[in-house]
Amino acid sequence: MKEINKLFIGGEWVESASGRMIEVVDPATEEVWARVPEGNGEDIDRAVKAARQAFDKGPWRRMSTYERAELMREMASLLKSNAEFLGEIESRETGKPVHRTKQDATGLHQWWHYYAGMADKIQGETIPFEDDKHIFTVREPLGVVGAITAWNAPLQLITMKLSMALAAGNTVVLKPAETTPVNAFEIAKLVEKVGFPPGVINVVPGYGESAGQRLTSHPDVDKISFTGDSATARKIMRAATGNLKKLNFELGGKSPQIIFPDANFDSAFESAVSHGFDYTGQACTLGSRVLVHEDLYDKFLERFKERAEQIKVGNPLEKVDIGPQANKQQLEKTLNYIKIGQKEGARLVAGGNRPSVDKGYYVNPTVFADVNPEMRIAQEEIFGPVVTVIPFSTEQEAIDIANNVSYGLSAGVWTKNLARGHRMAKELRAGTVWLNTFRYVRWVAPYGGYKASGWGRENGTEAMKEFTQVKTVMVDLNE
Ligand code: TXE
Repeated sequence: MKEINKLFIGGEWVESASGRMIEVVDPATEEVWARVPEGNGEDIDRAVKAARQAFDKGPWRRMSTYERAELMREMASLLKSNAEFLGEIESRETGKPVHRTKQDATGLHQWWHYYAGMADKIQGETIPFEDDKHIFTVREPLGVVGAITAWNAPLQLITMKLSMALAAGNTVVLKPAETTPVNAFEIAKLVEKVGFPPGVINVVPGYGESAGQRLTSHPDVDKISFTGDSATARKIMRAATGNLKKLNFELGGKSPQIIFPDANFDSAFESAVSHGFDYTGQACTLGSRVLVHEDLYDKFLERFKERAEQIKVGNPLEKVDIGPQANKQQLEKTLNYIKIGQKEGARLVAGGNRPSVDKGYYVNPTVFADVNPEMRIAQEEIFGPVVTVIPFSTEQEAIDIANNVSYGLSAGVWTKNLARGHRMAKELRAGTVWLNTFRYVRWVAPYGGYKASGWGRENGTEAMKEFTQVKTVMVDLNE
């Protein structure tokens, strides 16, 4: 059993106010494998105080951008050398296959390097106007950022939020998801090792309705950077009204992968499989709706069913394609949507059941065909290994189906027709459109949602706008 007894606040390891612990369940065995302290409102208050102090009075904001970047680069190296270890924990926490989580973890340092390089490139502009006035802008950090992360990709989300917020000179209170808090503490240990000034990064896991609520309503927190459910984002908006916090939301999706008859069929097909079922369907960017042109429909469906049935589901520590759902609530949600799909009259062509194992939140890869775009399984985010296949006949029909959902995180188009590809990219209401590729997310490219998929952008230089504010300075040159 892995035991972590203290919270990380103000550069020190401190007891939680309540003394209560969160029991972390391994979704593959349904057994408790780790215990971490449960932070409550009082702990959040202490963490915010430390972050505020570090921002207002500490060296972080005044440090040269070079020194700030140096600490971030050191963090990058430590993440790189600890990638295997962190990847193993991510697998235990989330149920993702360990060979994948280790691979993912080896890429995290890139975010820290990229944003370390950004620290000295955050700059304003001079604005020519009247001869006797000098007008210029500077971009300044916002202050204290509350980072609230989801359970589906803890390492990735923590990495993104911390590296972006810190590069801009903010300080952070990180509240990881209550079901996957372990790696947040491993990150805190690396933060301590690097020697970031006390209070710059604070880690307090806890439940949404207590720790999360306190962080989002705290008067001394300037911004919330949140990844999670759209319904939770609405609660956060309400909680944040007191001091009108800036909000950055990366929420769910129901992304389409649209396959035209002139596509490279094999590439499109492989993408539909891997980006339909990867991570047991628990990634916001996945292409959970596959829109297939009627000319390809039968051929596609036959192969898709066959491949879905070949996907190896099992213990994430072994060589499997997908593991269990990350928690019990998610398992129940997915099973419920499978029932809904059947009731709605969609044709179940693969899966729809659970593998016969004694323990673990496993669900077999499930394919619904002939799905009416209005059905709930085609409209709502399931976040499980459930793909809906929808036929279409014209380009316009594909656009209408793709856009007619409340989400707008991403979309993929498979076609060799260049003009069509560009037309589709223009018409699709999504934060990212991939042409002949899918789910290519990198630190350099802005990422975020249209509509109910979010507010603001992460990654790339756009993210710096989210974590800074503009000050205009006007000087009268006559005085
Ligand atoms: O998310 P929550 P849940 C979607 C996915 C999933 C559904 C529900 O469809 O099935 O959301 O997942 C914190 N104030 N996504 O319920 O609750 C919580 O402690 C402040 C998509 O687990 O949003 C955790 O740290 N914080 C998504 C974080 O919010 C609160 C990834 C996320 O949990 C809070 C995850 C509150 N009132 C789920 N309530 C994506 N974008 O990929 C909860 N939290």
